Amino acid sequence: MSGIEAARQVLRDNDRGGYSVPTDRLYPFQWNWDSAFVAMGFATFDPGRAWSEIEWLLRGQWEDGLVPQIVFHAPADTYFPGPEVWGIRREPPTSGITQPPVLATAARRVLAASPGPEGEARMAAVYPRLRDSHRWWAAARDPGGTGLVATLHPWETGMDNSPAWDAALDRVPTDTRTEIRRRDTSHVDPAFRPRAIDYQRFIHLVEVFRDAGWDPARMLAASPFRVADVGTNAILLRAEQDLLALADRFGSPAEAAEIAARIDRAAPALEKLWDAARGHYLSRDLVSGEAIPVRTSAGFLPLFAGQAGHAAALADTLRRWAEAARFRVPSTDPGHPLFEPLRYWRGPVWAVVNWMIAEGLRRCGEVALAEAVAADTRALIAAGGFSEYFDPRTGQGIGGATFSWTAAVALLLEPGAA
Ligand code: 9WN
Repeated sequence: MSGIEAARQVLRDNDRGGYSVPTDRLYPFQWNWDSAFVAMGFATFDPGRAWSEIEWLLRGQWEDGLVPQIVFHAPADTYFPGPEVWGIRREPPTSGITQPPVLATAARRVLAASPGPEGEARMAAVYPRLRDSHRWWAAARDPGGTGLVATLHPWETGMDNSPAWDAALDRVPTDTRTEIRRRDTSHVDPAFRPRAIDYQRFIHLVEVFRDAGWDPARMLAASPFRVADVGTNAILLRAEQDLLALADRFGSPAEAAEIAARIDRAAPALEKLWDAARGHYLSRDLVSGEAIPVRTSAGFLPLFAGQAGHAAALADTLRRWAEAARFRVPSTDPGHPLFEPLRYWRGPVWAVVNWMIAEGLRRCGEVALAEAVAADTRALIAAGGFSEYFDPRTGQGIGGATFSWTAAVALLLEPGAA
């Protein structure tokens, strides 16, 4: 079977009748940002199925616009925490937090792959939902209009146990009323996963939000964990640009002006996360007000939003990291004492992050380096399979196998992909 056919087969195998699970058993539900990448992957060979991925995710959208982190379309007992821990009575059940908003970017790409009346009609139905979700980000997570949105749970960043969250997470108590019955460590070596104490804090936060009745203002006020994640903010800025292009065709002039105004606030605010001394974009702890002094792969993502001012410096950093770890892009600076090459978001390479970084490098004029990152990613997948993540020193595939979003990236990296 060719590499392309194998990648398509992973997407088909993880299809649960219109939406995809990230991988069998370890993640048996629909995840927010995974599905955005899955939709882009399907768009390369089956645009109708790509639309369906987006539509199924939006079945879980809340009235206030929130697109949840997880939609529990069908019961499964191979993942913790399931719907009973979230305690949200909706149909379909969902979690009550979100994830990085790649969806508008994905929808625009799916539209490009499906010109004609069907694509137009499906986009016309999806557009208002995307508009509402971006309004939710502004209203729920940046009520003061600073231009930077807050993230209230490490799971919302999608980079759950990044060392960038260690200090902010230290403030979160470890007591829980919920019994923690992890399933992940029976599917994957515990050494490659977050620690027990991380889960205690993750679940404590869920309880804080449940006690706040899932009300956005109360959650924002009550959360002991509150960060301006550079990754989420960069992805949102990029998504706003894609939403603006869609608004010109599917929205009203007033909506386009509203999105443009948010972009005008967000772009300079994102630039304020540039740390000249450390030569990197850094997340900010919104409780202490301090920059978080850990360089991570998220710090390259402003390039994905077209912020080209520091492209040369970021390119230099990527070259330096490649001297310390053979495969780009490690999730944490390989020179940092907290770098752990095998433990989840503390060191391993993630294909989806690589794809966004490569896109960003290309967009910001670093074309040769973009191709080098893409080549590393192809090499990792060729040798390590469609793994969840990869050891940046050896290229070994680790975590779960047959991952949807890794297969999607393999398809997106094919020359001439849609
Ligand atoms: C919690 C599904 C998700 C990804 C995240 C990744 C991991 C979940 C978990 O798996 O998070 O959302 O239980 O570990 O960190 O980025 O979306 O693939």
